[in-house]
Amino acid sequence: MSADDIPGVRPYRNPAGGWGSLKAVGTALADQETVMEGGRSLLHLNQPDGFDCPGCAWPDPKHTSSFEFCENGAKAVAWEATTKRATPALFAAHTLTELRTWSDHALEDAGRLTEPMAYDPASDRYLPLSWEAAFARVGTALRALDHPNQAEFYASGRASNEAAFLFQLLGRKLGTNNFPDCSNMCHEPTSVGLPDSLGLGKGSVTLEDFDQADLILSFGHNPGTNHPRMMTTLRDASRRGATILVFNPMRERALERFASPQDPVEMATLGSTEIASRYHQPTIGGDAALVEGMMKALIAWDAEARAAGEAPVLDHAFIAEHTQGFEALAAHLESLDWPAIEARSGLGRAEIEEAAGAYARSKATILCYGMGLTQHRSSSSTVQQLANLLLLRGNIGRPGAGICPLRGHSNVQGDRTVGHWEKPSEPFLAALDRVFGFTAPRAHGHTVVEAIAAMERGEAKLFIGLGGNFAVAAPDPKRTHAAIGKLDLTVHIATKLNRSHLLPGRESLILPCLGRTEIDIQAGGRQAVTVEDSMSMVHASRGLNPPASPQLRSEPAIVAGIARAAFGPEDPVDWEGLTADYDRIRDLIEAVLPELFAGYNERIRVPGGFRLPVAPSERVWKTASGKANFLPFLADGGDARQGDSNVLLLTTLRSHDQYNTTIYGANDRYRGVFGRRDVVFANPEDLAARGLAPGDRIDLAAAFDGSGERVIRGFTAVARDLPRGCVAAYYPETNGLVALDDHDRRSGTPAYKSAPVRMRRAD
Ligand SMILES: Nc1nc2c(c(=O)[nH]1)N[C@H]1C(S)=C(S)[C@@H](COP(=O)(O)OP(=O)(O)OC[C@H]3O[C@@H](n4cnc5c(=O)[nH]c(N)nc54)[C@H](O)[C@@H]3O)O[C@H]1N2
Ligand SMILES: Nc1nc2c(c(=O)[nH]1)N[C@H]1C(S)=C(S)[C@@H](COP(=O)(O)OP(=O)(O)OC[C@H]3O[C@@H](n4cnc5c(=O)[nH]c(N)nc54)[C@H](O)[C@@H]3O)O[C@H]1N2
Ligand SMILES: [Mo]
Repeated sequence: MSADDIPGVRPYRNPAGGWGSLKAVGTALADQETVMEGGRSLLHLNQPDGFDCPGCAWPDPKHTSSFEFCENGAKAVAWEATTKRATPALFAAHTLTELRTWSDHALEDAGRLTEPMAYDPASDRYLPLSWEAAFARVGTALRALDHPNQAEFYASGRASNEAAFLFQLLGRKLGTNNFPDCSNMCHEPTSVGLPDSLGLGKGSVTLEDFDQADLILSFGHNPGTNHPRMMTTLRDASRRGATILVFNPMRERALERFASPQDPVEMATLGSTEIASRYHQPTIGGDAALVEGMMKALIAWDAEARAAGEAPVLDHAFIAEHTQGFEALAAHLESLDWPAIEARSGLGRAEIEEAAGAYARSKATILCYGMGLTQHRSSSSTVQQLANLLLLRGNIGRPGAGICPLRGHSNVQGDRTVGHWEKPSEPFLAALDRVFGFTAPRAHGHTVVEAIAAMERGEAKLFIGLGGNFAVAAPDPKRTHAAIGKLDLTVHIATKLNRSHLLPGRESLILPCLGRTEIDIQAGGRQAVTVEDSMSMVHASRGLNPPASPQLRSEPAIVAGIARAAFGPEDPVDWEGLTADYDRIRDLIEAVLPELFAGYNERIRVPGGFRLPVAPSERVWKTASGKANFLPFLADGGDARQGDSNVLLLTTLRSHDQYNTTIYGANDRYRGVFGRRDVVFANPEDLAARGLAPGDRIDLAAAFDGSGERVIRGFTAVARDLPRGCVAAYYPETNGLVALDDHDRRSGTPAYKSAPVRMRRAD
């Protein structure tokens, strides 16, 4: 069967972007019935007087440019600015048992939540209650805990700095560091790996650096879908003649060819710009080996060049002055043989040397990476290999060079900066103690995976989610959902209904909040919040739409309301005053983190905001050694296939019409899938080897699952140009194939991108 014969699957032959993008925006606005307001909202996206795009964390050119077109940013805004409403009438009409049969799309498509709701087990329904009653119930439950570590304070990265700061203050005043965060499922290997390498777990580049790079290395990210505004940057770089090397097992159209909806000539002529100069397709999880191969080649060439009296390949002055551990890395690479590197990476030596050659010729290299690198068993160490590669040629801390992790949620980085972190630093805690006059807990708290394990053991009793869809984003729904069911109380601060809300503990509350697009008026007047983008730029965000319901409260107001109820009227923190005027929250953030936020309130009043200090970009290394560290690869997670060559590795991806667990629609235009998501992309030879053909109905089973229950049934096989042994399918439908204990050992990030599976005809 050819691709043309599989229902909903047809080849997409156009570049990414172009007219298809414009059309998709119109459809998204119409579907959400937002045509007027959503359209107006779009004009204020990322503008100095407007709101930060709730889509991705890619920065904007100084936040002063004219509107930059982004199809998926528009979808994110339309989804929030919808006129649909999930009112108490919806909950009166449906029990939770019924609602659980709805799709993830249908649940959120019910519209914006409008009133606080409490679960009534007798009728199996959510019933409305007042804010005061809701706060009182949470406050009572927090006070009733035997130990503060029985509470889990989850946050998803859309929360503002102000909301996240109050949330961590609430948890730490209670006495716990249990702050599981979406980051634990996302860029945690960056937060854990890079500090040991470079002294900071963030990117080192600015947007301006992209204008000066002559080589961009792109590892494991899909910007046409997930960071669409980055396409302008990549397109400009390509047009300037910069080389772009892509490393991705899957051929992503936007990384091949892109047509800018902002370029009248490209639009009129149906032209496009080539993005990748060369597209390398390593095997899933093969990146560390591939980078090791590149480094091995560079070091060998350097020795040859020096012996021949030619210019060296490595930046020896930089290595001597700024780094430590080069000899150990070189010795480790020396010990690796090429056949092993080829087997692990899935690329031949000649191809790896070709990439290394391009890097050796480059004067300024930027290395970008996303979830394709961070969601494997040894990802923290893999991220460190990326840093090693850059350090070898002094590509950190000078113009046009550096490391660029593509962050996930629009403020996931900021939430961490202001303290929503289960492993806070001692200086941060000491500053909290000093500013607030209490003793913050020192013992580290739970990551997402650890929180689920604590629920499973019955040790966690109470969960508060500041946004997100914890139950669906996490691995292994069977175990995770059962674990959540053991809780005494689940509290969800949310804009839209999702499956996590339908998995209550003994009690459950939904607290509806304002979204970023909405006007936030408090006792002190109209408020702005602040967010930090992928490049450490902090700026203000001010909503423009009227709130979806008069009952909505802001995230800071809700957190403050819970805190007052939990700590009582005597509590010295002025929770009401902080809610009245967010400048006061920012003053406290500045007091706790003066080296980062000095002059916070003045500096966010400047369009574009300000950049937090990024020490590696100044060649200052805040590591224990005071130098940047070369760190050899450590396969601490072991081999995902356990040596069984029949086992396939499954990578779980986002479609073009989704935002994490939010499913806008069932199309994945650039991958040629329409109206469905139940497909598995596979190499045709892997299909044939199992007696299968494209279009066949198949099951995927978790490979090393003793229970034999972790199976995804009745998906359709679609042939794709993927390396042998690799399959790909959509998240979150396939999360059941990811084991809870299959994660990066150091960061706890689930191995969502290399789940060992077996593929067979559907039974
Ligand atoms: N529209 C939209 N925007 C988003 C999101 C969204 O869902 N929708 N999510 C936001 C969030 S939270 C995040 S974290 C980011 C995610 O942004 P990305 O990191 O782009 O996310 P993924 O779709 O998970 O895809 C990662 C890419 O990695 C590739 N890949 C898979 N396995 C491997 C591997 O082993 N090696 C290599 N080299 N590549 C591999 C896949 O083929 C895919 O192209 O986007 C953010 N922005
Ligand atoms: N298999 C697999 N699993 C994955 C991944 C993967 O690649 N593969 N990726 C992982 C990654 S990178 C991430 S970041 C996580 C995402 O995990 P989460 O961040 O927990 O999930 P989201 O889907 O982004 O959350 C969506 C919900 O957030 C709420 N929401 C939206 N906007 C707001 C707001 O402004 N305020 C509040 N309070 N709530 C709001 C809405 O109720 C919506 O239903 O998933 C992870 N899970
Ligand atoms: Mo993410």
